Amino acid sequence: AQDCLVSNITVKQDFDKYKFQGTWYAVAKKDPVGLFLLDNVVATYKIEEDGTMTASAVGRVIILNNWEMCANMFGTFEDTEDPAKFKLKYYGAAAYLQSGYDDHWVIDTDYENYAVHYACREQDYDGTCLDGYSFIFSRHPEGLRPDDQKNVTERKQDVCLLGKYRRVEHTGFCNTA
Ligand code: AZE
Repeated sequence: AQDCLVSNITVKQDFDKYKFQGTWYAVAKKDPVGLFLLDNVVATYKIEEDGTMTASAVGRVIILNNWEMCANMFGTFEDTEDPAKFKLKYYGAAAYLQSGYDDHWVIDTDYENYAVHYACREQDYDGTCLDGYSFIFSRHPEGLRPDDQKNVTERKQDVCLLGKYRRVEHTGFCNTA
């Protein structure tokens, strides 16, 4: 949306949560205010037997000033009238991690290569986003395919966050096994 109104942001049409399942590697992110996942962010989405979408996510965090660890997070998605707009109820495996209730919009995805996620936590009086975050996800740990970069750049512009993203590094810090 050129006017940057949250209410004018368009999301993926006919979003198919079944096709969205599986592992997504964060390749870039725009941070919200406060504590957040720093890097090594990997999210895995799943549809439960009753049709509810759930997800787990890991990422490096620094809490209590300088305690570095991997946050193991879990989320349950509540459907809304738009299939690409969910409410995400999330919490950490450990109580000292963050919990919350955020929007979770899928702005765009081709399900097989890239996805653009967006969440506005707080709107300003004028209807623009005052505090939000966004992830660019790839199915490929190495990053986005060159073919998808133009699309993703356009979507960053659509959510009024072009130039606000930082690359998400994958160093193996949160790799299990
Ligand atoms: C998301 C993908 C789907 C599952 C979840 C996500 C969000 C996670 C956070 C985690 C914050 C943790 C902090 C810990 C100290 C969108 C990545 C749960 C917002 C700040």
